[in-house]
Amino acid sequence: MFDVDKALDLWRSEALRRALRIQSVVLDASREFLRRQGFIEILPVIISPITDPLTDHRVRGEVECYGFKYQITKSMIFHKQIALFTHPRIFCFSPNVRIESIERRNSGKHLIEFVQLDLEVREAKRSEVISLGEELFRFIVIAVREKCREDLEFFGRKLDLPESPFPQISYREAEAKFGPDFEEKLSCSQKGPFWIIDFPMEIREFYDREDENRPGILIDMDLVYPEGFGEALSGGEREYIFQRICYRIQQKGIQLEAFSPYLEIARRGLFPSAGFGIGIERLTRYLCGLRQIELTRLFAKLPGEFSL
Ligand code: ASN
Repeated sequence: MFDVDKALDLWRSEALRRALRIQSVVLDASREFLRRQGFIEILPVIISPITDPLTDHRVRGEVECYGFKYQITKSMIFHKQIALFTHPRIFCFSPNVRIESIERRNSGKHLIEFVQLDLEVREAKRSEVISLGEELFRFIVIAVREKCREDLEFFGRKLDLPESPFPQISYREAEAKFGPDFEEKLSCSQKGPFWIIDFPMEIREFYDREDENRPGILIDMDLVYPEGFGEALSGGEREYIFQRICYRIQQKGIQLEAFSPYLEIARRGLFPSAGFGIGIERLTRYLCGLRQIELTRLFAKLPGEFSL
């Protein structure tokens, strides 16, 4: 059950205090960077009839209100696409709930409730949001190095500023060269962040756009931190053509009815777009050089643990 003494020790700890100070600079710097780039911040959606299917997260967080069934947001992917009707460049600090398997309890990377900085750009190609991600990351590192010198010293963290463009490797190439756990191997061996691009269709969700010239390959990407810190960000170009969306949903074995409000909108025409989401707690973890994700936010919820 809930251990109050352990929680109080954590809430009073120097490590948490400093990590949250760094995180606060991350939030400010992200907003400043994106505002300068012409983005509008939108407010998060917590419950909705539609959310990211993320088929590996088997438990659906559901809430019933007035007889309507809502799901707790796993990601705002569809809301981001729809928000582009209102503004061409949007971002959101979006709380997500994903009921991870209990085996991930000690991964150091998984929280069942986390926040991602999620953004989407109307008419953008993947290359554009890759450059944007690199510049955002560099802007954050510069701000943290400048404003959190003492905090970084406390963690014994020397933060390098990576040069843009970051290296890229395709999923297939990485798998062929380094085997099935290539992400972990590459993350441990690389000196700076790098991109994994072109994921195979089978292992991603239906909304990442398939490359017309390379069937089965998606125009998407992950950013991975070096030093074994693992995945930072996921994103890509989006499927926006109604018939293609229906086909991709059915290919995943999902009933079209599960997405009917989204499909009604897509039938009338979505914008082409690209975007990504970067986890704030994992970013804080990397910047601080911490191995435990629970030191990167208040009220952290580890898989399988009871928490405030
Ligand atoms: N935010 C991610 C994206 O924009 C989706 C996710 O979190 N699953 O692609």
